[in-house]
Amino acid sequence: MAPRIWEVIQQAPVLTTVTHKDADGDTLGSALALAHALEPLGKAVPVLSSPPVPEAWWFLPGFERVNRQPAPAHAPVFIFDSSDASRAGTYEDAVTRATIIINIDHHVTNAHFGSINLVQVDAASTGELLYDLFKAWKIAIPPAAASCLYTTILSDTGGFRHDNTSARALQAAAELVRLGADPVMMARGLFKSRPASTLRMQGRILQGLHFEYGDRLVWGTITQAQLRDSGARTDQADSAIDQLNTIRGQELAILFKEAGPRLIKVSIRSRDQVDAADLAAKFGGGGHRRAAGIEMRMPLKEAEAKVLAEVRNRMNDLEWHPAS
Ligand SMILES: [Mn+2]
Repeated sequence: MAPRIWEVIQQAPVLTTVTHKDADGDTLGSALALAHALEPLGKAVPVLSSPPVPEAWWFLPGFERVNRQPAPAHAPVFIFDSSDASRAGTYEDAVTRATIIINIDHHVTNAHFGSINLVQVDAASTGELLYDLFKAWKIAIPPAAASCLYTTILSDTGGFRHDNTSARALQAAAELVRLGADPVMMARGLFKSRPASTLRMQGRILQGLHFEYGDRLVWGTITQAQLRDSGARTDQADSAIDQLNTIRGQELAILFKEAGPRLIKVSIRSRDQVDAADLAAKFGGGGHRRAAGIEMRMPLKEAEAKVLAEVRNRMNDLEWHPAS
């Protein structure tokens, strides 16, 4: 697939990159890395990300250039880490109207909506696939691109903790550091620069946690009022689910975030026995086996009741294993 994508790049002076909405380190890191790598070759590479772009990614080299240019009318579009075109949010039209769509992703749920689809579910991050492309194209990977790609792996493996932490991912990370990626700055940006309001908000979530099935199911909520009280924006709750997913013997962690009066974002993390992607798909969501999400347009209590009823069904079917 690398030669086909390279052919598209060679024939276009402008290549648009699009992230998924509620951008994460993988989708943004990939889009910025492509820009950093292709611009020295004389290409214009606008980076588009559905607003509001989470401020948490301020440390990615090139973050300040996101959404600086409008969507070009006639250009191939690269879309990263997105199961379907609607994930582009505001920029869905920019994707669907593109002359060529290059869809690069590692989600099982990817709909292969592109003109070219590079979808590998065993890649730790979408950026890892882009790294393989850079190597296949034999193009220089500037330090800024290396830092962005390194961050796609660092963030999608949860700091090399999730089960996608493969030898291939670690190898790529090591090679990226050799190429000039800054692991200290990227770790500081990702794990050591949260606003105090994020911790205040996480305190609210932790105080209100519910434990069921002998602590194997933990779930919590964050309401608009609690967000206001703690001075945090909704996107600051994005990483809170990882705090819930730290309990010994846990099977499932769920966080309901009230993003608006009738807009609930649900984060799901699973250990082994429950397929998070399958659970999310039941409500129109998607993701991976161990990490998935849902958007529900209804009041918080209703979303909670619906998802938890399904969750309890699935938990009831599980065999009981002692905490380990
Ligand atoms: Mn990803």
